[in-house]
Amino acid sequence: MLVTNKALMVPARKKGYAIGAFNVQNLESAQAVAEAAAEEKSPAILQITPSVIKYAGLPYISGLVKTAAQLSPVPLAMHLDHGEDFETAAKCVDAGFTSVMIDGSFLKFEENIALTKRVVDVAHPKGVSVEAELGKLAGIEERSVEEKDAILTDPKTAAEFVERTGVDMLAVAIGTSHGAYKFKSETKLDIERLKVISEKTSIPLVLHGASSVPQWLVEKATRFGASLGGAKGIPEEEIKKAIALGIAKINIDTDLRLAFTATVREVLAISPKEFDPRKILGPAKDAMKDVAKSKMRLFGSSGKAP
Ligand code: TD3
Ligand code: ZN
Repeated sequence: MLVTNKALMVPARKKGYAIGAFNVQNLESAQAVAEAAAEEKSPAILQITPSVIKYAGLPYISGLVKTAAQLSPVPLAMHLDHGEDFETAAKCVDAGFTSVMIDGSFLKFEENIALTKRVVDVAHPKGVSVEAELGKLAGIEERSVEEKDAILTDPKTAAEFVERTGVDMLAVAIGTSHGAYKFKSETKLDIERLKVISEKTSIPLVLHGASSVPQWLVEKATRFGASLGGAKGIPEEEIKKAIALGIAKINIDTDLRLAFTATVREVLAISPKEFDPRKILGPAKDAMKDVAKSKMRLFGSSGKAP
């Protein structure tokens, strides 16, 4: 069934587990996440970025995800990830998304509040939940305390932001970043900052840029021709600490992409006579499904579907 993020995440924050929010672009990735959720008896969020809407077209991609949710024995949410402006968010509310993110993290505090509030005002009457972001997702290695304070989420203003906007979920910046190259050496998050944010807010918190970039996947992709030197993600131990401190939604894109790429490369290398797309994309789907299932176990959402 299709549900809101809020319905999944409020119990998660209360009981100390997190829901995986997996980025999907096509049939195979949507099926991979939906099948993983069903097999793990886990709720899950299937999320779509504006660039995927440009790639696939809104009717195609929203139709795929809606179908996956409607056929699913476990609750799934359809979420807009990194909505870039009011119009995109409003369009997704109209298209049947059960949740939207409005990312005003690049704006000044008051402007972020105004934009977020505008989206809340069109989403809530339709029962759609809203995620906003405060602070910037950027690498913080070798940065001074002052620089970190300027980039990361300010705990002092987080509660005010939540209260004035009425958002349902808040994405925080605590040292993660998007993609496969998150750190050069020290793979640590600002857990102290998360602790203070968590004490000052009660809504579910969201961790973006949370892929772990498993070395076995990087090695597999590399064995079959990929060039991914220096790829490094968030250690699973840091993810567990973050969940214990109120993170209830965890965004994963990179790890699914790595699983897909490593397997497509493997099939093409091992079976040079193969040219049936199903024989190439099918194993890639299974590899994404395995990664999604391992995330559900790590996040503690396995077995939590009603
Ligand atoms: O919001 N996202 C996914 C979209 C960003 C483009 O990859 C994330 O926070 C995913 O983070 P990660 O660690 O998987 O790149
Ligand atoms: Zn993100």
